[in-house]
Amino acid sequence: MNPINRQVLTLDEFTIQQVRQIPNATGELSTLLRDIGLAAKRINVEVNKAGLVDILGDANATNVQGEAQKKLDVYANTQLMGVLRHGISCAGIASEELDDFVPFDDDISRNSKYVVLFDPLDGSSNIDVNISIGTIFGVYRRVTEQGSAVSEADFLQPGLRQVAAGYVIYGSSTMLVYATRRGVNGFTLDPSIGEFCLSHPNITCPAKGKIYSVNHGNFFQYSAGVQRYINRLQKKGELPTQEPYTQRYTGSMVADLHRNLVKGGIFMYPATFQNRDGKLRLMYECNPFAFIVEVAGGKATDGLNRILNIQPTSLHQRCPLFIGSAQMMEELENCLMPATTTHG
Ligand code: AHM
Ligand code: MG
Repeated sequence: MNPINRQVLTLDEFTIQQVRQIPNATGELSTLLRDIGLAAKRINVEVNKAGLVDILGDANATNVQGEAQKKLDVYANTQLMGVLRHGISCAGIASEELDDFVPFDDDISRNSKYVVLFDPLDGSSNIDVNISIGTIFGVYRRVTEQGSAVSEADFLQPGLRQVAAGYVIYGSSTMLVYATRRGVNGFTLDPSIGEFCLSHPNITCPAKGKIYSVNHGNFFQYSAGVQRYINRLQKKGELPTQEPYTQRYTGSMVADLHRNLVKGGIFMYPATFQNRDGKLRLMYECNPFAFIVEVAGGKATDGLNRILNIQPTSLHQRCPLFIGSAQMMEELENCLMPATTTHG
């Protein structure tokens, strides 16, 4: 019998090693990532109990998007806010579940250099049917001076300015994946020691994949270019890769994107005739994943523009999203170009 490998690095050990490798690093980002790891462990405990305890159901509240919140959304939001507020690296947060950003107004927080934007529990409508859900976050260096309270300008920065982004997937195992410009690394929660352990070092997104993820129910609401691309994916041999494609869509973005990141593939949430900006939130969903996937070698656009270049105008704005393996994204871009209509 193979002995259990206890030599793997925990998230804490890994982030501390990163600090040691960067001259003049203060360790603030590492502390912040470890704080998020702690909140993730607490959220994980409750997500795993979801079928057992009476925590399911609406919290009698709707968020700023007018969507019903599940109780676990509220719990996850509180945990993340709590660790960041009481940590030493975060000056304020914005959350998909809160109407406005929250400045942390104590001496240490006012002097901290980062702000964090997060979706505390994405895909939460899947909780009661036992499908993987996740937490998504993006970290920015504030633009206002340290020592003052943060303002909206600290949050409304293009995704390119993220210094780190990540997600936690509460699935068949619980994983925390985060990216800095140095790379993307994945950590699996070892329940026996209660630690995230480095299991997926240096994740890269394969240049081509076989999976596409999209809500087919909306097909006739998509633009002609998007419909053309989906049709081509379904016809073996129409695209240069000559690969048969497979469609996978759980309705839980973290699960769909985690799979496509590891295996290669494309995820799309296009604009529809009803929702011209799609459904997903630029600041809490699109930007963090665009950062992670780009660091891993993939691409992310809104169909026209690179997601990370978009200058946000409001905290809760929505944005169409096309994201994944570089080669599949290039094929998509060709289909979206008006010049290709003759081949459609
Ligand atoms: P949420 O933030 O309210 O949970 O919604 C986001 C989720 C994504 O995880 C998922 O990709 C998408 O909504 C699915 O939407 P649809 O059911 O319209 O395909
Ligand atoms: Mg969400």
